[in-house]
Amino acid sequence: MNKYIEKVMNIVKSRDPDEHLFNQTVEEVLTSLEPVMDRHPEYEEMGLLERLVEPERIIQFRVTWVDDSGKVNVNRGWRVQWSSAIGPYKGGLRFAPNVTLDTMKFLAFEQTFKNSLTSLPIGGGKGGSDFNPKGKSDREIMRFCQAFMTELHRYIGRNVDVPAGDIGVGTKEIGYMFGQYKRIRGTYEPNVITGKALAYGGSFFRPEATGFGAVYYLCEVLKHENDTIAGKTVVISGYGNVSWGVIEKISQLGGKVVTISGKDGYVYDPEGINTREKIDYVLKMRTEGVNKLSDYAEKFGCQYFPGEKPWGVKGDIYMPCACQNEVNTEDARKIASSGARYYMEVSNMPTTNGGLEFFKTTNMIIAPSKAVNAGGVAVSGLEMSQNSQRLSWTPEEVDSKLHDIMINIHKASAEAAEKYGLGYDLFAGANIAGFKKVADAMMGEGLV
Ligand code: 2IT
Repeated sequence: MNKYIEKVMNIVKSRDPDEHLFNQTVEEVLTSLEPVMDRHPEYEEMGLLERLVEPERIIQFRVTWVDDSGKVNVNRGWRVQWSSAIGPYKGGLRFAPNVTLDTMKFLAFEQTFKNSLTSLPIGGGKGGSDFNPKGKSDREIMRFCQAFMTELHRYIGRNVDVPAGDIGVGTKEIGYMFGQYKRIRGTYEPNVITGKALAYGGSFFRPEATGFGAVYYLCEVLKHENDTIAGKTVVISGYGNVSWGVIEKISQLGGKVVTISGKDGYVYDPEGINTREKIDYVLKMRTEGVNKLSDYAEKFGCQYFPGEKPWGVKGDIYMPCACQNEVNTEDARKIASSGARYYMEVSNMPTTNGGLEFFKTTNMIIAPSKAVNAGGVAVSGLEMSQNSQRLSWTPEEVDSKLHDIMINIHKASAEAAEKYGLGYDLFAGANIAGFKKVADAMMGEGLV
């Protein structure tokens, strides 16, 4: 290993040995930067990596709220402001019981490279809370969001830090947080948060953007292999926002998604989730939370496998869309043994260390989440542009810009890997391409 990278990796590991998600992410990124460091000794002289692996700022705060029974609840809130080298911090807010500072740090670090890849001027950040929105009433969610924003508002701003949604934070929660920000500040600043509804400054296609973008990226990979999406069987996980967008776009392009999954199991629909009725049903499962996976299986006459993950189902393309560490080494083996050629990460860091190492020993084409799912934050960036110009692009305009951005991310990644003699390595390529712009900015801005 390159000496400089080894030195920085040791600093990271000795500082926060228990932060496994964060340490794994940094190791994955830094390892692929080896050929870059070999060619650019000036980065070491300027302590560039030492600075890049340390967040500019971490904010932790208490969130106190009262539930419907009158009981006082206390949660933890965070905002990790990783890098403002190329623009204001930008990244989602995640509300889930398993959120820790480790989760926030790995996501904020990844976001920095992802946002750079979009070619938009946005830095990297992430935030959230260990609040569990499942089973909470609408009023409880509103009170929580208001309490969360009452703390967060002092740290964000359209030129400072622009949050958005993530797991557990959708249009509804963003609306409550925007409303509270407006109430506290007394100014109408839509570009302080993205993922808003259309009526108050949201962008067309933001809910679909991550899923649509992932499929646009997939199409570029297929094109590179002289292949096409039509007729392909696609195995995915999750049934949330991202999964829904993937299902919708793949079905438009003539492919067939045959699975959805949750923490409790998965559904196998061999006919494909490709009718308006089925796709709308999945959307309702997420937005209204009334129907469960087993209800889908019952309604459309297919099988529900409780307690299992979908990775044993045979497909041509695999796209994890649910959460981190959902594909371990054993799952990776199952996927590869199906004979499939394509594994596209969609959720943030879905593949465990061992799983990723295993995939690299196969001849499958694998692509990293920071490139594949960048369409979400890209449309957030477009939402910021529309807000600051006080205009709204048509759905066609937004979709076409998103499509161009995804084509460009694939191209930039492939070219970066090629330039450093790595062949068609989309993992290393995304890291190198994302790093380059941030590094140029950090060199230009001096020691800050
Ligand atoms: O992981 C992600 O890129 C997001 N949750 C979206 C962030 C954003 O600012 O839209």
